[in-house]
Amino acid sequence: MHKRTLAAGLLSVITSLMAAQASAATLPYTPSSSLPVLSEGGLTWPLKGLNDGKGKVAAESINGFGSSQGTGTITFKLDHCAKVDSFEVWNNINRTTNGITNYTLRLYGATNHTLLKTVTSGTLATNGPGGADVGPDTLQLGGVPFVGSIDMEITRSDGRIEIREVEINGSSAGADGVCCP
Ligand SMILES: [Ca+2]
Ligand SMILES: [Ca+2]
Repeated sequence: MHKRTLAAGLLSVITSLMAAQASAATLPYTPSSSLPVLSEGGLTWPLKGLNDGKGKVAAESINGFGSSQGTGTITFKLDHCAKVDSFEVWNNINRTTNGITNYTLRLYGATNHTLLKTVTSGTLATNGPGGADVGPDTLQLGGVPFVGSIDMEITRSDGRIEIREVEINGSSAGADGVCCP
């Protein structure tokens, strides 16, 4: 009887591990920041441009976040506590000039906002060859568990902040918070 219970328990653990493995993906998040939003020619580039897709909507200047400032912090609140593997940036909202060049990430725990890890990027390109799209630039984070939010402190830009998209990759146990301690 005891053996059967143990076997059932092990099966349950294995099934859970497989489910966790299967959920490795792009993690949904909500961005926030006190940075001023760029506005030019009747167009604006709000924070929602960070996770609305990488394709261009109409004019090539659309579909990213822009700010008149060159430095500042954006907070990415994960929808679910997660193990975070990597952070990807597609730079620049209209190909030529502007965009971020250096940033530091601070990963915080989901339950008590403990600082779990700090990672600084290399220097990013702000536009591709001949003014082509640039990115993604990927920062590997090594699988940090129990992350609830990430602060991205942009420490240097080519003039001003322009980011077309940010993807945070890892695995989440889902809305039940199973992965959190
Ligand atoms: Ca976008
Ligand atoms: Ca640009």
